[in-house]
Amino acid sequence: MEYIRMENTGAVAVLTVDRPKALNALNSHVLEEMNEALDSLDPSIVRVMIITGAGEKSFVAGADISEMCTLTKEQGSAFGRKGNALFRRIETLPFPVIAAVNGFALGGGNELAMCCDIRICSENAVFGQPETGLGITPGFGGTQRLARLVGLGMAKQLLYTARNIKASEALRIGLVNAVYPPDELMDAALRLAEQIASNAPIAVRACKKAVNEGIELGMDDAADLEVRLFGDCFETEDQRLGMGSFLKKEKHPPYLNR
Ligand code: DAK
Repeated sequence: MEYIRMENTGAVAVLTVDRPKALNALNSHVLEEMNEALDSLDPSIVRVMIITGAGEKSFVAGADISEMCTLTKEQGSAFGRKGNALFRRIETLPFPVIAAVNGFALGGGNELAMCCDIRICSENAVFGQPETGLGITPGFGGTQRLARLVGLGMAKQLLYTARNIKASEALRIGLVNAVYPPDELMDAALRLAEQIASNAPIAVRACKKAVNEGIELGMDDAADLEVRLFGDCFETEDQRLGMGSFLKKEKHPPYLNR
C-alpha cells in the first residue's frame, strides 16, 4: 500500500495515514487503501486499533481539496458515500478504536477522529470543520457526530464559523479526552490500548455495542439491549476467569483470544 501503514503486533493494531506531503489529506486512493487495511485485520486477534497520521504536523488535514474541486454533484455524492461508509465501518468495528491526533484534524480529519471510540491528542493538534468556508458541508459524518459529541450549540457554532480550535479548547468541550506533549502521544495511546486489551475482550466488545447502539434508542429499548448483552457475558470463559480469579483473590491470567 502506498498511503496506509498497518502495524499489527497482536492485540493492538496501529493504522497510520502516511501521505505527509499533503498533510495526510484523504483522496479516493487513501480511502480505498484504508478499507483494504481493515480487511487485513483478524478481529479474533485484534482487541484495539489506534489510528494516527505520519509526521509531526498533521493527523489528517481533511478530504483532498485538489481532488474534490472538480467533482460534479454526482461525483461529490459518490465521494461522500465512500468516506461515510468507511467511517461508519470504523465506528462499528467490533473492537475499540483510539484516534491519536498528532496535529491538524480538519474537515475529514476531524470526521475520522470522531468515528473513533476515543480521541487523545498532542498539544499542537488543531481541530475544525472548515467546509463552510470552502463552499460545502462536511460530508464524512461531521454534521452528525460533532453534535453527538460536543452538543448541538457548540457543534453548530464550529460548523457555521468554520473556526479551528486548539487542543486545549478541544479538551474543554469534550472533543478529546486528554492532551499530551507531541513526543508522548503514541506512548500514551499504546498504554491506553494495552489497558483496554488486558480486559475481557467479550465484555469490552459488548460495552462498545451497548453504548453505540443504545445511544440511538429510547431508554426502555436501550435497557433491554444492555440486559441482553450483559446476559451474553455469562457462561463465557472470560466471565469464569474474571470472577473466579477475583473470588480466589488471584490476579487473572491473560484473557484468551476469541
Ligand atoms: N487537500 C489537499 N491538499 C492539502 C490539504 C487538503 N485538505 N491540506 C493540505 N494540503 C497540502 C497543501 O496543498 C500543500 O501542498 P503543496 O503545496 O506543498 O503541494 C501541503 O499539503 C502542505 O500544506 P500547506 O503548505 O498549506 O501547510 P501549512 O502549514 O501552511 O498549512 C493547513 C496547514 C492544514 C492549515 C493548510 O494546509 C490547510 O488549511 N489545509 C486545508 C485544510 C482544510 O480545509 N481541510 C478540510 C478539507 S474539506 C463531502 C465529502 C467530504 C467532505 C465534504 C463534503 N461531500 C461529498 C458532501 C470533506 C471535506 C473536507 O475535509
